[in-house]
Amino acid sequence: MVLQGCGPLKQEEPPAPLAKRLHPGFDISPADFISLIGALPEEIKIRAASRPEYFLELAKKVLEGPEDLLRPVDKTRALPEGYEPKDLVPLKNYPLKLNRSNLTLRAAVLPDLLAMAEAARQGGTALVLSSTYRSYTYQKTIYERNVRNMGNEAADRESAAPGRSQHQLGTAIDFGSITDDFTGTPMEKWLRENAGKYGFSLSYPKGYEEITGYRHESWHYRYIGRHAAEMEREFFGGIQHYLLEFFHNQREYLTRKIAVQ
Ligand code: DAL
Ligand code: ZN
Repeated sequence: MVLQGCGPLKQEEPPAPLAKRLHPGFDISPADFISLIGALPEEIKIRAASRPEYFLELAKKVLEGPEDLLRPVDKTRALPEGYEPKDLVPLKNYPLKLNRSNLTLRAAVLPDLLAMAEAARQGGTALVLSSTYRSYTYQKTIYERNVRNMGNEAADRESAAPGRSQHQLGTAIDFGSITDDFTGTPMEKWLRENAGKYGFSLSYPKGYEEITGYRHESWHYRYIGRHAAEMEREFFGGIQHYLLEFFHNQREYLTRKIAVQ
């Protein structure tokens, strides 16, 4: 507002947090945003800095979803031995192709999994689920068998020690053969092109063993939710690990900065 006829008296500048905010949902200034993304790999930083409003819009949606969908579980961060999701559901009564009838997953995964399986079917590809939730004890059996068969070093490149598998979260799925032969099959190709639309993310992409700890697994997807998958695709170069790290490190800050509108 311009005041006229008031002599030299200048109106105080009103506090303008909204004007300084990059996104109405967060009390985050452009300078704050630069520090928020400061520790990300360069390419991700460039993408985020070019569309900060979109980045924050997606981040807000991700924060509104369940936190445990993005819980990091890897070689350095384990789940407790007794950890078992509360909402595991048997999959055998759903219209899904299962390699074993006793497979279970968290209920939170079901709506998008069913939508994805139906879309694949309509596109002429049947998705086959081969391994889903695995308890600590079951993972221990698999890991120890791999160690016996291939030795420690090789086993550690492809199977998680007990407590360190995403399968214990009840949100990870191995599709098809669970072998390198899966790469290039119609099912693998369909998943590669479409799984993200339904909130599923490839956990161990090719060329990222040093980052993820595991060699390429074209069959292993983890459900992270649709907004997180969009963020992973648009900003994080399709690398789940970087997205999980970001929310692990910045969730508390972002939550604190949610704006009272
Ligand atoms: N194959 C993956 C790394 C697991 O065992 O969870
Ligand atoms: Zn797997």
